[in-house]
Amino acid sequence: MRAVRLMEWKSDPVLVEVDDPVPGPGQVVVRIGGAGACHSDLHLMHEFEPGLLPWGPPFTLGHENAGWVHALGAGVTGFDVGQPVAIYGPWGCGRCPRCLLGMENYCEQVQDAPVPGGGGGLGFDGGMADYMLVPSARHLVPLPDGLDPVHAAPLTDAGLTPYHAVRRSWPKLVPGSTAVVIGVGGLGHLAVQILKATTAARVIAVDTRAEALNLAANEGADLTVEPDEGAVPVIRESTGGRGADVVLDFVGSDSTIALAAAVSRFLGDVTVVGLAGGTFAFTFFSLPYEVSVQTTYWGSRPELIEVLDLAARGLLRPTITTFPLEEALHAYRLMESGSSLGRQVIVPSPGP
Ligand code: FEH
Ligand code: ZN
Ligand code: ZN
Repeated sequence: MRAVRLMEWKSDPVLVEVDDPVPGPGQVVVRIGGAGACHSDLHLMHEFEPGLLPWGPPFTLGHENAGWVHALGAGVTGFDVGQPVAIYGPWGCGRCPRCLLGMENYCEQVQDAPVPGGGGGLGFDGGMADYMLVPSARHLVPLPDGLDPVHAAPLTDAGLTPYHAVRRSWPKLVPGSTAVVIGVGGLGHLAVQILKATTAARVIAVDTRAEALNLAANEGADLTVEPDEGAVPVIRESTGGRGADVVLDFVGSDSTIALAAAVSRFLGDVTVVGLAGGTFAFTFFSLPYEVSVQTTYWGSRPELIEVLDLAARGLLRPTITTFPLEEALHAYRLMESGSSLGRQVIVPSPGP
């Protein structure tokens, strides 16, 4: 089969021929219908170095995947060949307290996982290929009626990651509250939709690009702001001076974390999801009182089921651009240039 593989850190992925995967006991091979291109993959290609992570290349990219069951390993039950499925991306040990709750993104026995702290497309061969081997059927989530793998794939990361970040703050997103989304990219554009679909908060979207702010406005953002010197007073004034109850930073740079802190409200949440590597000097007076600052990583399997339900009901509609497998590098280049909107999805083979 064909596969887009990262052969070494700090290198461009290459399209190569590799053996078709064969499922062992308990494993499943999925024929890939969609594999999302994530901004995190650019960090794998350009920044990560040997020793930073407990796993490394060579491996096939693509940690945001959906498709159809192609082959079942011995002992696998509950799935049929041809069944459309999403692939839950973080693969833990499956037995620790977090994994037993379906929160394999926070596995605490990573030494017993297929790849310590990784998954398909993150140290293990991922879905940017014709087929993908999934080491356990527990990682498969059946697609609800009305949802196809091309549109489901981005929901497994670009949807699930912001959904978890919003869901954990639901108690603060009550009528009268304000949520700020910094970065309206693959994750941020869905964060706007998730906030509008699941909370009563007013939503403010922040991005440097007018077309991204237009996308956010079309998806229900109540206010759109460019991150210039006027951003803080405009955002604070729009909240009557109180500040935002929840700020979600999908960039994670020095300037965006500083903006998040500057527009936050007493008792609020500042959640950094983006991997830009920004820092923030924390002192007693650097934030409004009792603001909680955290990062989040991906989401849980039960939350993925909720995300797929929202999408099947038309409450989440990822903006996607599809590319054939041989144009995967072009898709990454477009994302890197900032000229893409929504999510780029690689489609190895059309149709079930
Ligand atoms: C991937 C690799 C490392 C950190 C974060 C990520 C996210 O894209 C996974 O959702
Ligand atoms: Zn990702
Ligand atoms: Zn575990």
